[in-house]
Amino acid sequence: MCIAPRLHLILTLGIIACGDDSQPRTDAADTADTTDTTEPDVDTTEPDVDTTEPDADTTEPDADTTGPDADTTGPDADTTEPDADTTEPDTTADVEVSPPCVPDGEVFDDPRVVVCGSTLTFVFYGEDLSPSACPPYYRFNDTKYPSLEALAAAHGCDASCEYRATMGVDIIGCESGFRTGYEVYEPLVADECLDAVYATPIGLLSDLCLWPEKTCRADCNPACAEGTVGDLDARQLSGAAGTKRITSDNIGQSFRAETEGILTGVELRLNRCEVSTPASLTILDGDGAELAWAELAVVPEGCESTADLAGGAPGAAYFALEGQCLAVAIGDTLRLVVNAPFCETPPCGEGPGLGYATDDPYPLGSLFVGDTAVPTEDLSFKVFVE
Ligand SMILES: [Ca+2]
Repeated sequence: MCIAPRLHLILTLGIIACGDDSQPRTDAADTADTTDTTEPDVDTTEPDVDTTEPDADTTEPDADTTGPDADTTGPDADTTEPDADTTEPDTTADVEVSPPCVPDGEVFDDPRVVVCGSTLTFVFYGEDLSPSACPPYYRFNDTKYPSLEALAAAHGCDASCEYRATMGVDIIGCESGFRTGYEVYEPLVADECLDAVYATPIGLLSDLCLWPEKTCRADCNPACAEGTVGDLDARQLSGAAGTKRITSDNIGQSFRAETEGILTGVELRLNRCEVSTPASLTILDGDGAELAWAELAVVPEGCESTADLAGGAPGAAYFALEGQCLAVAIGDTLRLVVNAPFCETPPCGEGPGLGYATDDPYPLGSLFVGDTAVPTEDLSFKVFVE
């Protein structure tokens, strides 16, 4: 995938404040009181003894009416509870579920995906980054568990396949024509798991082709198959002005798509000097975001030329983009940018060159030097769309 991976935040990846975290933690402890069995009861009643003793007092009058024995056993219970306290740190499950360890700083709350029932579901893995170094937990909504297995048991999930975000991908939506994106979640342990699941604006998907914004792309669309060359679309064939050198600034050209489909490639009149290293071409959207990228391993020999591009099928300096599966619509304004290593030795002067023309032969776009448009000039170029 040559689209630049950018981990953009569909979800709230990351840091939540300590104070925010401690509140759900006590909530979780409360629920643990009612749902968990013996161990959580021991854990959570002890903090409750401190804070909820007034409650115990209000019920105790009933115990008092039944007999002072209940009162005498009360202190006994109190004395036994500290014993339970001393044993708790030894019981890892107790330590992790119960609230005694309150982070004194930031907690990393990392989204993970598991299958619960038959549904891809977000859970969160929490890690205490502060000096308190509380044990990690897994969170389902506001309820925390000491392990993914414990969470899975409570919610009918499959703990054997846990997916975490590995990269974000920006695309131009097939349906909307606007920039959108998704996140790739890959299994921590690949055995018996899906290769990846995807967090999209319409939810978690195991197959990206189910997302309408993606159906025109990649493995969802035969037009994106390797070797597909579309029809000639936007172009400016004249190279009458000679050679525009690529030096410290990249050279580019904006253009407007004339048909709807997949942008399968771009041809330029590109010549190298003595440097035989590959040249690259990037397609940017109107905001300068990178949409597609291709490399040309063998740049045609030559130094200077005033030849025009031929009007038909792609010639020598053709950058194949079909595998990028970049969907374009009529009127989309894009910019191609060429990057090629430059040199300062003869016979070709200071760098590889691109054929161009003056007097604005292509009114729908402009040559660019770096990010600066040169309105009176246009590269020689041919865009192909399938
Ligand atoms: Ca122009």
